[in-house]
Amino acid sequence: MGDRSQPVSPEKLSPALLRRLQSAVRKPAYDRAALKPGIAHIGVGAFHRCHQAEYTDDLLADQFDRWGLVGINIRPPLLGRSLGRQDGLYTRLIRQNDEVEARIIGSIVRVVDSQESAEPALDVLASPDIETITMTVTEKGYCHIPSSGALDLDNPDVVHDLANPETPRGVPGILARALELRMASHGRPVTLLSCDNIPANGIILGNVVRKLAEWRGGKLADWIEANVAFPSAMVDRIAPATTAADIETVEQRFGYHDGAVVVGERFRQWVIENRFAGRVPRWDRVGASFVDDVTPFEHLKMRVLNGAQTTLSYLGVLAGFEHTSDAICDPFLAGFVRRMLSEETLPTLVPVSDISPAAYVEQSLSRLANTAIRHRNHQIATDGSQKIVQRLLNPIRDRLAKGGSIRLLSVPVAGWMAYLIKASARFGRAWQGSDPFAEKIAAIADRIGSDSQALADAILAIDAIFDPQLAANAIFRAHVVAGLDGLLSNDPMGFVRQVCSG
Ligand code: CS2
Repeated sequence: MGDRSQPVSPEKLSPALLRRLQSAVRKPAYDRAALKPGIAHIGVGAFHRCHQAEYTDDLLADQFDRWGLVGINIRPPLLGRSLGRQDGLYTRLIRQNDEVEARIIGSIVRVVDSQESAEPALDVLASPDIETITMTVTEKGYCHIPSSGALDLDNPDVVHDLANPETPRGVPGILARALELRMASHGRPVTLLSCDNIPANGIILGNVVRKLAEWRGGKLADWIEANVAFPSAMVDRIAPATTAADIETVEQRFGYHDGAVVVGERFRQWVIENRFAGRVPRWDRVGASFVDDVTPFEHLKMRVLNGAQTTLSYLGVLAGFEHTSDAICDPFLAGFVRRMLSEETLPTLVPVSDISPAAYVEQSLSRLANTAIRHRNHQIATDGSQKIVQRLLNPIRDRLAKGGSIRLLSVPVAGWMAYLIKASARFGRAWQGSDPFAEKIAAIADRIGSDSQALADAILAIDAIFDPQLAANAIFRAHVVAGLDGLLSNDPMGFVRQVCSG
């Protein structure tokens, strides 16, 4: 009797379980056993599993080829313990308000943990089987200076990799070494495709890798010119970090256990510059677009969707909201973001193909209101120093050049500052600020206290984020000071309401 009342743990996801899953769960529509690796991906987080791996799964179903994915992590978490135990299989849930749709993705054929040393990653990246290397390594993974895009020679990983090019730690160093090994062994061309939200991501990736190759000397830089392509790309799908509740949803609704579930919205987009070296994975057959110039798409996405997320995250945390979808339910925050995007961001954009920027704003705001996507404001607020250039400062610069108002766009810039200031000891460590500049800004706040003018002076002087010309602009400075006054006060939402009614 006692035994029968024991809860039965649901069966774990595995290739053997696939055949027995209920029909509501979509399964890979191709022979996984015949899959050969052709693509390596660095940074197998929720976003990759919800985006490039799903497109690749679609591609394999459409046109079976050697495009199996090898997933590599060079930072935590370990993949072997989750995806590895499931033979690379995982569930991708689409959640759109009340709807839940499950699909098993089968495109990842192998996972490689390379956190301790670069060697396992280099073995894969240098292999002649790999023809395309994609990556989602977050903005700071590129070791660049956000305000200029150049390789940051003071970055500890870069310093290490310049001294130890054969045992690299950072992404640029690992890629430069992989290319060197390719040149020395088989010489086959390769495409390095950045899928991170940094402006002109292909150009920045090319810059940082080439710079290390030049330091290395020899023929590497010339070989790269002739054999490696760095196309830019715009990627889009909201896919927050997986929670225990997501794992439970799969158990309760679909009856199995999956330790590597990911959750995303229905919307997805991938626009890739059509400049590959070697064979091309035809993602354009399954919904991606290959274009000559990604720039207008990239501006639209980073300034509107990402700009709104960043704004809602800082103002949302300051107002006490946990998720983006909670923040956007607040009529004042929603009103503020809509006005900021329509009045100040939109004029900096050009229409692209059939997407009207005004319609894109509305579509973005409705995506952010999807209550089933539990995207934590603190997650989006992470590493703001690496995000605000492309999301807020570049449109601000464009507006200033044309004499347009930047009153609203300056508020989230002050929001980012206020978020890190309030994480300092002097401001009671309201939360932990996770940002490469968190310590620096906490030290500024500890030293200065609540004098908004002095705080703005000190933070705007960080030239890795604020280029000196923008930092010196009197209009921008005045708005940032006013924003800090309002957002550091006891009533930050009162300030937002006041800006909105102005
Ligand atoms: C978010 C992005 O955390 C963040 O910075 O703004 O991950 C965002 O959800 C994606 O870019 C959407 O495509």
